[in-house]
Amino acid sequence: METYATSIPRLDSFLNGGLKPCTITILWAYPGIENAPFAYQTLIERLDSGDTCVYINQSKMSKAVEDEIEHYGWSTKSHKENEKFFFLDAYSSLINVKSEERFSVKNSRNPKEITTALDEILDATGSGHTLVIYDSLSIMIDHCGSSSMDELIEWKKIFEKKNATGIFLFTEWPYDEKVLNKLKLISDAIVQLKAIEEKVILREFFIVSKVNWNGKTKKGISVPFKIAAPGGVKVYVPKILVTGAYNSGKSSFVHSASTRAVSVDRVGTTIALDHGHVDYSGFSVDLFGTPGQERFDPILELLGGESLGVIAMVDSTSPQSLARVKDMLEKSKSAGLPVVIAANKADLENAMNPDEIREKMSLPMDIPIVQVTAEELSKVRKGEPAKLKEDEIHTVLDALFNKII
Ligand SMILES: Nc1nc2c(ncn2[C@@H]2O[C@H](COP(=O)(O)OP(=O)(O)OP(=O)(O)O)[C@@H](O)[C@H]2O)c(=O)[nH]1
Ligand SMILES: [Mg+2]
Repeated sequence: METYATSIPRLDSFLNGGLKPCTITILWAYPGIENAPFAYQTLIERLDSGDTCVYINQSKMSKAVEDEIEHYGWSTKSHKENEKFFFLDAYSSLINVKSEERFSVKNSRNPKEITTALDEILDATGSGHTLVIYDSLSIMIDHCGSSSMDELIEWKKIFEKKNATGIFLFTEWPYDEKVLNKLKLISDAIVQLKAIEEKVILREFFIVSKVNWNGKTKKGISVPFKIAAPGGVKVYVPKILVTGAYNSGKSSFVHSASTRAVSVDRVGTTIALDHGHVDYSGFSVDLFGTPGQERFDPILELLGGESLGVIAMVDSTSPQSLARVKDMLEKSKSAGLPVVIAANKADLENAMNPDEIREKMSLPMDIPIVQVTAEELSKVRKGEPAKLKEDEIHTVLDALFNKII
């Protein structure tokens, strides 16, 4: 089945590839959570893929939408000039000002007028596929009453006729249960955006709670996210622990994987921790490396707390250190978390291969072992973190990300 990718990390896989043509997907946000960046990111992805896009703005001026899109590092300017991106201004009439857009709704308190305007604009957009973003259902319900939702059925008929697909923004203010149920029925897919408060940290996550195409998706898995500007929606993993025996290559890994990193080292060994930030494959991740020496074990549990996954570094040239890694996984309270073994120093002559490591550590098959090597052996200095090969680092990260979400 043909689908239209959103490019939101992980979302497309939960939607079986992306948005199904001629359907309505609701970005269903709880108050206080922004859903618009999800729509902007999809908009840019679809425009870049050659689709036409229509943004029905009923909650703010089109200029404000453009400014926000720019804030995330994207631009609609050239698409607007090339007549691939249009606003359907349903806001100006709400605040009694004259619209500056080519397409506008005279009285947007009457949803039937939006329907008529939508029908017209989709004739103007040509024959290809069009993404329609509606901002927002909450404004429609607030200004036009809940019966206006019946109009969505008409919109879907128009989508069918004119090859369009909708992403509709909705914020769940305290509405009547009947209103919510009706929305759930009319929509084809729902992506919920929720938050949990943990003392002071507010963690946000999205869940695909409904998708009525291709039925076999894994629904209800929550994906933590944050919105980066620039960059847009990122899967956010606040803590991954990088642990392993003394001298196994933890600092090397953290530094090589990170866009920025710090270590607290003394004469070549880490005495406090390594900390690095990773921005890769739609993920935004903080890595925390532990010291390797046993005298620091009392702080292992502290460092391991709240990790969502573990990278365990193994020095492939040191069979005697393998037992120590297992011990550290236990001490950091990270046994049971998703774990990937990075078998470091695989470039050295006496390195064990992954099968030997698996056997010696009696690791189950579902724990991936990825070989990692220094970028240039001649540049490896004793007591200094080595630069590791990027593609191998990415293989480690991919393996772990797939286990976490
Ligand atoms: N040849 C080779 N050397 C490596 C590799 N990775 C790390 N090293 C070297 O191994 C030594 C230890 O690396 P670190 O990254 O400091 O190890 P660590 O686990 O942080 O060590 P502690 O903090 O002391 O526990 C350094 O001299 C590195 O240059 C690798 O893949 N190949
Ligand atoms: Mg270190």
